[in-house]
Amino acid sequence: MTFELFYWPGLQGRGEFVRLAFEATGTPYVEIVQGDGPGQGMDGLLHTMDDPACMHPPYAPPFLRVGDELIGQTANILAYLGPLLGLVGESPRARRWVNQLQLTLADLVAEVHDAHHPIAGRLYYSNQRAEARKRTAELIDYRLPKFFGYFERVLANNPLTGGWLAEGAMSYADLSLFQVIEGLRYAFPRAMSGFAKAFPRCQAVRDAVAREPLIAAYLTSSRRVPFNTTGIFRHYKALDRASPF
Ligand SMILES: N[C@@H](CCC(=O)N[C@@H](CS)C(=O)NCC(=O)O)C(=O)O
Repeated sequence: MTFELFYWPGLQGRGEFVRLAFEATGTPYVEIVQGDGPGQGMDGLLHTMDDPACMHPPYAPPFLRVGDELIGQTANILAYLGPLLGLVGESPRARRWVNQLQLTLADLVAEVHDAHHPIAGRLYYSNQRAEARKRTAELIDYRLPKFFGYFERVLANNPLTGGWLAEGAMSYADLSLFQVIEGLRYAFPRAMSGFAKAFPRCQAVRDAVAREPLIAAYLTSSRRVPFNTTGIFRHYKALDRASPF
């Protein structure tokens, strides 16, 4: 089975949530935009996504090709990969729970994106600076405490999961929580400075994921694109501020 990942070049973006699942499990995957063969590179991505004859096209990257099937939407890709890669429990109930956590993280990711692009994703940040400041204040003052308060409560209420979000083993939701915390630490170092103290269980998930041998190796490899100001998590000094936590 060959897993072909389609995602924009030069940024982690939502593609990173899928990469982490492959990397954590040592699963080989092909990054289509990095190839220069037929059907690869940016042309390969765009032609595949926009193929007018495709009956089940993805709306936007990231998407995966497995055989002749295209699978889009980050949470949907992970719901597909989770059982195959051993990143979710066996029972339908466990799978729904991890999917629910992933969808909640996807909501947070969308809000982080909209903090620097509150008016329109197709416009530059520089065209919406004033609105971005207001929206980021809302994110930092209210939304981050609410989201992380939720994940902290989940972890506190499930003491038998070994510190993971579900079922006593690392799931793809733990990988995604790690990524969101890492991204926010890059984007808002000032706001996140008190994070570990305010949300120790979330921080412990982040640390445990970072210690996973394959993840630790990936994070120092050239495959891990550095955070930058083209991704979802962007550092603009003017937006960072002290947080209530
Ligand atoms: N809900 C989708 C969102 C996908 C998405 O917004 N992808 C971005 C890149 S991270 C994109 O290229 N969007 C283009 C668009 O929305 O027009 C997911 O979680 O995969």
